[in-house]
Amino acid sequence: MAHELPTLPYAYDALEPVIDEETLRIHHTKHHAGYVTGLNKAEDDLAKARQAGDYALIKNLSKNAAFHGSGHILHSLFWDNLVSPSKAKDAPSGHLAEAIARDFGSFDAFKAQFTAATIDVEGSGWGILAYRPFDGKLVILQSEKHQDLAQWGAQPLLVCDVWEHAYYLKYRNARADFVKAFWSIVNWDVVAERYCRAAGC
Ligand code: MN3
Repeated sequence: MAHELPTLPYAYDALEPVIDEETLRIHHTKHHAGYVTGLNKAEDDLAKARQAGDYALIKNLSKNAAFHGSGHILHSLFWDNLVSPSKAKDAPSGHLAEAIARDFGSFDAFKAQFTAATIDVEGSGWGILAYRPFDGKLVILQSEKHQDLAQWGAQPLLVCDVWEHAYYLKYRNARADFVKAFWSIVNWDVVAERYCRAAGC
């Protein structure tokens, strides 16, 4: 199923004067739309590669999927976490407020760290408050560009370590042999359990 550009939950001038109408219109209809088109093309190209069994361009295709996928996901989250200044509250309440106080000490400390981290992102990127399912904690991330081969919000189900320390004593430089052998030691019950936890089945 192809990805689509989501409609904004407010008018293009709703975030004035913080974000001006023209900036928001261009950002949404040109920049975000470009990520949607790019992600659809990347996923299409990956499907063709699978059909042909031809992975000669896999590095490039993976990069395109990560870049455009992360752009599409982060912009969708971004629009939804904004609201007109006349309707905005100063701080959250309830469980989120408690979690922020627990993990950052106070709302003011959280805000100071998020502000500093976001200002100090090297080059283009994002400041991100994230929930880390691994231990249930909130973390603040700086994201350079927006992917580095990740897709935000995606939960790892099956992972394979290909740092040299994971295979070098036995496989030396033959990483491909290690990855092929890896398939014979996957615990699919655990992967399936993770899938159901994440997807809620
Ligand atoms: Mn953008």
